[in-house]
Amino acid sequence: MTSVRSPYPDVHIPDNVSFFEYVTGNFKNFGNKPAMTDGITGASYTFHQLDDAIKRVASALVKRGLKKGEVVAIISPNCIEWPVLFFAVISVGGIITTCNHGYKETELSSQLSNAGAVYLVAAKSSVRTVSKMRYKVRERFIIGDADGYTSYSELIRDDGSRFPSFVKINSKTDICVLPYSSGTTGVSKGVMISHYNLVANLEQTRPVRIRNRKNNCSLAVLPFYHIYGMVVIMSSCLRYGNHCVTLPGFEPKSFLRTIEKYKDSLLSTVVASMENIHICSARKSYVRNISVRDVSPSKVARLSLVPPLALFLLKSPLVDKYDLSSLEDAGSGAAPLGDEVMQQFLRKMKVKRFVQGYGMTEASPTITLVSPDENHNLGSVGRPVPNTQCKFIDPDSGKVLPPNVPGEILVKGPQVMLGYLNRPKATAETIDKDGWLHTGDVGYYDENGICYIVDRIKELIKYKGYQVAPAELESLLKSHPDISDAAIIGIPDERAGEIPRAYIILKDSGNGKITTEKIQEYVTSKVAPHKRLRGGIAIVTEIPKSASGKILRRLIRDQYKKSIAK
Ligand code: 4UV
Repeated sequence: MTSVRSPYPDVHIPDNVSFFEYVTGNFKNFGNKPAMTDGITGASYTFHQLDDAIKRVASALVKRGLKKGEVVAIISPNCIEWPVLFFAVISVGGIITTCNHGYKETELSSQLSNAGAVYLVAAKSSVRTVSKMRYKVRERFIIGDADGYTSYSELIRDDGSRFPSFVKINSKTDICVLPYSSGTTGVSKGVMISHYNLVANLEQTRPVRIRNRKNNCSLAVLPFYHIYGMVVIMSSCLRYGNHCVTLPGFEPKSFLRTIEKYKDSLLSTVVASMENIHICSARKSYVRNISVRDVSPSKVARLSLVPPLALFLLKSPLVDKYDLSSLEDAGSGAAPLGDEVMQQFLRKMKVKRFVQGYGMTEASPTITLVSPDENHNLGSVGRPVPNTQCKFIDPDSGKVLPPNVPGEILVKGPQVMLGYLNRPKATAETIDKDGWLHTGDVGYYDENGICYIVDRIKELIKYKGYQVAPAELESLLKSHPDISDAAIIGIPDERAGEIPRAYIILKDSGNGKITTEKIQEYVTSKVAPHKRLRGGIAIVTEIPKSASGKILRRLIRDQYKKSIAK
């Protein structure tokens, strides 16, 4: 066997619809079912309201000059306005680039200028960061209100008259979203994901994903700015008429309280509709009351997790204080999760299924998935989704490996990105001439075609499932006046999976003035929280490099392992 083909029959992937049409086309059939609810405030949109809101906001954006192919950046925690803005932009052929809401001004500026963003949507929590940003956009929008911004409430008051009845989209070549990923090496790059890539990935996962099958409710605690939250949770929920309850981030008590509160969302949705009346004036005129008759029974039955959240549910004593009995299914992805943790989770949380998915931004994102119908091989990431081939190669020789021998995972399928924005060299290094995406992950498949991930050969560090690019931190450290060279590795951490650790060489041996504490402060002031040097800083006199100047990270990692084993 040279490659592992999906065991599922190929699915038909429509190539004549935009992602907007694909996801929202069924909204009329879902009518007054709840679509998006804010888990904290109870503010809620039904499918009918969401549809109407998207059209109004799209029309308002067209009136302000948004054109097909222009990039709109969004920096906001999860909220019910997020999908409105997202689908409004792509409905008119605009491209969405999503930013981590913890970003500092340099990180934000760098992404926006690289993406060529012409508009910015921000949450109130990012106003300070945006005000310090050097990069200027044509117009700024805000979820809430702030001076110098056009507010969401103004956009939603639009009469919808300029919502375009038709936008010509070439779904295979037009970019729909532009999330950022460091891929196998270097700094973050814009991942050009087409409408077709996204339609394909939702179609490919349809036969395998439980969420797509029944009328349930998912808790969206993972951020929509990351491909997992954006596609696997938000878009998939909406496409299939499922209810999505959003949280702005992970906070233990509100996370548990929200699952308990929405354990029977027939009741909670009605409560939410009454709460709506008191929300904000902009929504008040817009959000209609939902009658009990309108609401189909659904409950928070489905949790999409990253390994640290699974560990939290397993270990925190807080968990026993809440009624989580509505949970039926859990899934984890974005970082490795061992079979033992999965077994303990199944026992403790009493969920029917706990499955893993494996994917990456560059694959829109899902590559393999465990089918809920065959919930065994707990440590595995399942099988390639329909229309997908994987092969496992020796990274040095390129030789295709047989079952049970770990090698680099290569992927081919309709979900593979168009490439990296303005980076032909990086694109060619990642997608080879035969169309195989080189993932930089190491894994193997067994005799039954079930896949396992065992390691990563790419530079990427994953802190709680979020990307940290070593090259970016190294460049930041080297920009410090007292540092002449730097290397970053990821070291294991029980709670976060991995944490970044720095090795630095000081200029003039630091003259005794600079301390690692000061360097920590410097880094902390410049980067989003998930990139902080939580693994510490070591001052060294040499950084091991290859003849071509590449940092030998594996060697540094091995040295680190030896030092802690002593
Ligand atoms: O680009 P990214 O940040 O993308 C993701 C995607 C997570 C997904 C995708 C589809 C799912 O169904 C799902 O449940 C989760 O995180 O990072 C991509 C890298 O993250 C590691 C691997 O190194 C990828 O190249 N990764 C993703 N999933 C797994 C994983 C996993 N299940 N086990 C081990 N590593």
